[in-house]
Amino acid sequence: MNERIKIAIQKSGRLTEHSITLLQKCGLVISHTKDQLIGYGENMPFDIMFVRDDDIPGLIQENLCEIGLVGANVAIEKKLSYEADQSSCEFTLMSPLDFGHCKLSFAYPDSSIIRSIKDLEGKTIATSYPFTVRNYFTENKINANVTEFSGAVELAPSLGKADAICDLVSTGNTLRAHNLELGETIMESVATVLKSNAKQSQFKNMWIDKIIERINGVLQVNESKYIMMHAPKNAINEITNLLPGTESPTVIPLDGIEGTVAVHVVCKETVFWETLEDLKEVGASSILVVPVEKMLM
Ligand code: PRT
Ligand code: ZN
Repeated sequence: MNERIKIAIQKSGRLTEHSITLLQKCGLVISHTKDQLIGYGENMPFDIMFVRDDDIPGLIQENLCEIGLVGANVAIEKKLSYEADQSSCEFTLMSPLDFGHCKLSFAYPDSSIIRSIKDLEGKTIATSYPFTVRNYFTENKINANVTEFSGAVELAPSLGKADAICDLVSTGNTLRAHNLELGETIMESVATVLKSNAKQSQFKNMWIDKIIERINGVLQVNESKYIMMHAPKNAINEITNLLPGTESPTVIPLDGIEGTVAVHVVCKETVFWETLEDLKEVGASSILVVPVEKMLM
């Protein structure tokens, strides 16, 4: 009866606020003060573990936490490290989330002759993602040395420790500030839900499925809009074709207006001004676009 599910999230960093907001949007009320490493789910059987992002896959691997929110870059690096160790990976990457976007890319010193991965043969590359980078070199048949740097990777070339680097990039400002030129991208990354593969009790499974379903619902709602309009009855097909991600529209007759109907539809993708103008072109009028608060499919 007292079983609780542990969700690991980043304690302090780029993913923290987004992760807390996401769980709150799933209806979880978290009681937590800034210094506490554990938050208590007041209305659902979840405890939130606030940890370093690098520790999240390991906590799930050991089945100390059942769910984690972490960058796919970190999850894949750990997965490859377990595989290199011949141990099986005990978690699955589930829903990609809508925050933590970045890419893992090579970068070459402006002063160097290296301009692409073809020039990396026999060279030394500094990175915090050695397994991912080695894996990439193996797949692309490039013979290069990979040296692990746990932080400030962009300093490695100027310190004489590496010929090039492979690091996370979002705006590219850090690379430019260190006279590095952006090269090829190995991986596009985004924060992701990790789920333990370990066998859980029926009670835990029920709540794990529920929170993942709610997370997916929140992600859909972020983009979704409810659209209402008046339209000629014979334009319904054209209207649904203009609105991507819509299912069967609700069509309501209008009192006293022959041939014109009210159309209500949920659109699961961003609705641009251009789309509304196109709807007008096919005869729609009085078009209203309103945000969707919650959705359960
Ligand atoms: O203490 P802890 O270990 O938990 O935190 P951390 O310092 O390891 O992580 P944090 O908060 O920096 O990043 C957490 C996650 O955010 C990463 O694992 C990525 O999934 C994601 N993310 C998104 C990023 C970036 N964008 C990002 N730009 N992580 C790091 N960076 C760094 C990058 O390493 C480089 O130093 O930002 C710098 C480059 O940024 P730009 O904008 O100058 O290109
Ligand atoms: Zn980290």
